[in-house]
Amino acid sequence: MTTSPRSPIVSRRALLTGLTAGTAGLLTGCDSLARNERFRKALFSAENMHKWLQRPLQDRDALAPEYRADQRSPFFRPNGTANPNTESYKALWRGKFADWRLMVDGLVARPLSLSLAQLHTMPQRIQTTRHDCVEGWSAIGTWRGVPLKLVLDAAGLSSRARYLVFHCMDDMGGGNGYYESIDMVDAFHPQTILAHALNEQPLEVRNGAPLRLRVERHLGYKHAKFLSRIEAVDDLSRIRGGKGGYWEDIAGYEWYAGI
Ligand SMILES: Nc1nc2c(c(=O)[nH]1)N[C@H]1C(S)=C(S)[C@@H](COP(=O)(O)O)O[C@H]1N2
Ligand SMILES: [Mo]
Repeated sequence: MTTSPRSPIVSRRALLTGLTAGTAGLLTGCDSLARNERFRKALFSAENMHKWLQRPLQDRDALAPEYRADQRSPFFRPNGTANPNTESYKALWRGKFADWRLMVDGLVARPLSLSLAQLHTMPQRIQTTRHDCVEGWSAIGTWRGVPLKLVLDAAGLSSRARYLVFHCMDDMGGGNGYYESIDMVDAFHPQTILAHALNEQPLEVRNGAPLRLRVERHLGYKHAKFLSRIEAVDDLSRIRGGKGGYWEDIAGYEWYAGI
């Protein structure tokens, strides 16, 4: 049996091809496929491979634990940028973010420019979850915001879109903001929301005002704060450093930060 030189793992196709070739020569007399030990072994390993392929996808739909309000951290500490402090951000803040807009563009049928007021009129989800930062601290808070799925449906996400890129308003140097990206499994996860409130209060600047991503099955750095734009793309390699996020580009953080 030959295996594909391209893959270190035996592909399912190669396994099935090998199975046909291997059993054909073995069949004699009253031997039936079902009683053939090699056939059975190969059949079961093909079935197991199918399960391995499905399993990670199924687990990724599982919900992150949710907590009671009395389990909340007294203070949700900020991390990374605590205030973008750029002239344009300060002007938006002074105007209570009335002039702020969230752009939704890229591979969508209907690009959107959403105001905070418009986001407030959409259905909301409230969730009390634990935020885990790679730097070794956690905090529990209650987030309120619009399920990302509803915004994507409104924009008419193209079937060619494979990732969403979240562009932020803090300047990390050279005019480039923080950015992050997620795939469509996380984009459509029920706990993935665009949050504008923390613990029943409008988001403080330090926690990402006026809008931040909550993607609860991931570590803290995926939760982009100070959002200005969501771009649907089919490939991350052409975006900024090509690794899908600010820390991924400069410090080798894992793009997939699932917890
Ligand atoms: N725009 C932006 N988003 C960001 C960051 C940042 O520096 N800028 N830091 C990330 C990291 S490492 C963490 S742990 C969380 C912190 O969220 P918090 O400030 O509300 O605690 O935001 C994430 N999102
Ligand atoms: Mo973090």
